[in-house]
Amino acid sequence: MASSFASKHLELRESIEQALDLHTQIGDGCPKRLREAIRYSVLSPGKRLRPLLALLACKALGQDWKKALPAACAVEFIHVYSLIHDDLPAMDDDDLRRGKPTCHKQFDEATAILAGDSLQMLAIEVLCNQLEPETAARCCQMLAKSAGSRYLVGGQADDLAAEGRFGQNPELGSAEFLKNIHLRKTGALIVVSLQLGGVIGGANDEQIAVLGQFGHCIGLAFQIVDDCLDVEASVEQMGKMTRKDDFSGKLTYPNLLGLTASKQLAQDLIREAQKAVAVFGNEANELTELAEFVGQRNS
Ligand code: GRG
Repeated sequence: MASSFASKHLELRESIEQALDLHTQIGDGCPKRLREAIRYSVLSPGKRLRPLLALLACKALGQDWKKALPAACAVEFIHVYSLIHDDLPAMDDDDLRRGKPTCHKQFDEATAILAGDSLQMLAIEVLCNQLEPETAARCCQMLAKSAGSRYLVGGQADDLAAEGRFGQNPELGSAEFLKNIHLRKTGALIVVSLQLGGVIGGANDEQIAVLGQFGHCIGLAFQIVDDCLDVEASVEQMGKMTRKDDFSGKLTYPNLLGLTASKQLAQDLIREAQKAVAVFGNEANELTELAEFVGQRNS
């Protein structure tokens, strides 16, 4: 993201890093190498977009953002698991993540798979341990749905299945298909990050829907920008391999619409997102600002 973004929300960021560190100091019974792999991946320098969204959504409801820290950790754990598994040879087969060797390169494939598995359960454990039972149950249900076979995992499965085939099958090459994949693979976790923050902040159904609309728009914009950065950004800037989409035969926004139209679409979505949260008034200023950074990010 634009470098000024990393210097924003310092107090929130500090609390997120501390909570991630604390919850990954898994004690008795966890094999040392597994714990090291979990901590290696979680504590590597990510943008922490999803945790920030959870905290800022809670704050937009006028509540103390600290209450949403368990949700912030849970969504980052699911995100990191998905990155570890996505990097495996059976999936995207990447050697570099967050500027460091991927988990399976640093450790080994079995350890990387198990680290990802552990992180899914850790997300649930943290929610259950840190929240009131009713809130925990609701958050677990929402997170499980978003990370499951209809959304995150299902989107990934459809994305992998379509690889290299979009030229042969018009349905796989359509804007509708691409949007559907992105909303499930990337958007669903962004949406639920905001909505968990909302639930913890006491949001009503209408407010949950507004957070969902905001997340839907910035989630899609985030992925469109990601597709554009894959074409334009350097490996050093991104901390991961770029120009991979071309080689892997993936349908992307730039190859569907071109770079200029893709960037315009991302900007339009950011404006739509900002309009949606205007109902929260000044309390949503930080969400509005964060949306701006999603549109402008350069890493
Ligand atoms: C393995 C079930 C499963 C799903 C994988 C996350 C994912 C789905 C694939 C990763 C590949 C990719 C390019 C996804 C879309 C955009 C995305 C999620 C980028 C990474 O997120 P950032 O930029 O990463 O927020 P950091 O490292 O900053 O946290």
